[in-house]
Amino acid sequence: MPTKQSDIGLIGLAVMGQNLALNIADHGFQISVYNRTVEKTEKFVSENPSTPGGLVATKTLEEFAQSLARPRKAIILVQAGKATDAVIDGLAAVFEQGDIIIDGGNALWTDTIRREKALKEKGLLFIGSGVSGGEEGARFGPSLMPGGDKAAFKHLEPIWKAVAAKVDKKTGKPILGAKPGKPVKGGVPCTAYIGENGAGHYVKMVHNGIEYGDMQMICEAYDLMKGLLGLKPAEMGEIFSQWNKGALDSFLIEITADILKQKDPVTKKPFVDVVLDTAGQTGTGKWTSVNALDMGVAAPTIAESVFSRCLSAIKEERVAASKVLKGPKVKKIAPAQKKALIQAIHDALYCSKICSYAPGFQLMRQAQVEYNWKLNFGQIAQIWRGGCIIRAAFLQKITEAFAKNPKLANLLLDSYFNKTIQKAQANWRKVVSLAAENGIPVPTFASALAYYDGYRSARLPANLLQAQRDFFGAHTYERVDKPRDKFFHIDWPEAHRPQLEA
Ligand code: NBP
Repeated sequence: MPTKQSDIGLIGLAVMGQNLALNIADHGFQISVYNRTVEKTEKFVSENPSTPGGLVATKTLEEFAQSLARPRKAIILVQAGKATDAVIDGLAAVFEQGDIIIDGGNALWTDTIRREKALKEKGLLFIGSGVSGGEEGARFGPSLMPGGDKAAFKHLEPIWKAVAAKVDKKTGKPILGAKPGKPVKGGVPCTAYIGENGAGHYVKMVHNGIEYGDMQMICEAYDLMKGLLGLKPAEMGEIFSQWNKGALDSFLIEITADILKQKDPVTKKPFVDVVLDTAGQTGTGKWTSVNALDMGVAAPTIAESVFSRCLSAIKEERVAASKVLKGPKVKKIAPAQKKALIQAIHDALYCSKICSYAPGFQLMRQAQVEYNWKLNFGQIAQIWRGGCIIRAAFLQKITEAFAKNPKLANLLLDSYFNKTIQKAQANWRKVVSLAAENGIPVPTFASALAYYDGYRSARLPANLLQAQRDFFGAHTYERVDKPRDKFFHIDWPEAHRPQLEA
């Protein structure tokens, strides 16, 4: 046992906890670790004997608390939900006034609000911090989205800034190359205080919702190239590698290129061809979509990406339906048009991506009203530039857009995004039309286009819809020739009433 008390502690030594603990120790901070299954703690510490800061194994929560310098800081990285509550209760029993608990799991932001309030009553401070980037991010630099008690964050800030991913100050590009014991130096850390109580976890949830959308959009681009052009995975891998050098430069495009070039170690076939087409979900995409519905914010691409996973999951039903339900036969595109179509798919992907991020930011804008947060959208985009799954060159454009106009109502109204869509929308429309003609499902490409067309429509057919609502439910309507918020109702002809009841 070292004589010095630890700078920070961490509870939960699964994938995320182990990697984040090593990252923290690599930056010279001494860290105490605790895990419910004690053998894991002992194994982890004995396997990592010489980290710059040092790892301290503790077997009980009492021992864990005693090993920490005051105010104590403990990061929780256990399963979200009941496990997190159990660990918080355990910590609350051994911590003292002014000590700080940091939940780094994927908590529902309303749980974070509840936990912060309950702990405050006990004199304990709580931070709910989104941690993004999976295993690799946790080890060498995650994107960190802390929310909660601002004064408490001051104590955590030096550690969070040290361990977070870094981006270049001028270009906003991630600084890579960290190795065990040798973290990257310099650069802008991908972390900043997000806002009060559940703000950090809320922003992390939206990040995950956007990630769902990005992943599904890439899958649609792949499916179109496969269906319309008959391209083989390795060839598509090359195309994604090319795309990664341009406007679509991002982690997800990069790994897609690698995945498509990968061979199955057993059969030597392209790896993607042996993977079953059913996708799981951990819930954060669903939470984002449910919250969008609750707040009345249109976020169709995120919701469609969740529905796409739901549809993928009913594999047997789809196989049976494929034998009964008929659609058009896919018409292969002539080789002479190959280059143009690949460019069109690229443009459709980029435009759809813009129309997926735009509602994501609108969701956060609405949430800050609901929860009385003051979110800095440019900074949030900056935090997502490195370390996390959605890191992309494109986020720099979002930071710049909010720097130009912090009150920007919708990303689509920023001149860069507006001009980009102007230039690329003919290709986007062509791709969505081709997909429909050939029976290839493109739920996110198509819903993103419908969002764009809906958002830019001065008049939508909701006039008829509201008239229907007035007809059957006396829901009233507003008039084009009267000021807003004056409501009217007409007495619909009696003749229609019996039909209604039928
Ligand atoms: P898991 O989510 O798989 O959780 C495993 C850990 O939780 C183990 O340390 C386990 O202890 C502990 N635990 C459980 Br389960 N129930 C417990 C209880 N009642 N009391 C105390 N400890 C308990 O770990 P993970 O994949 O490393 O993720 C950790 C958190 O980070 C989660 O909230 C996750 O959503 C989030 N996250 C994960 C990723 C990722 O890529 N995996 C990315 C971003 C965020 P045991 O060893 O004794 O069973």
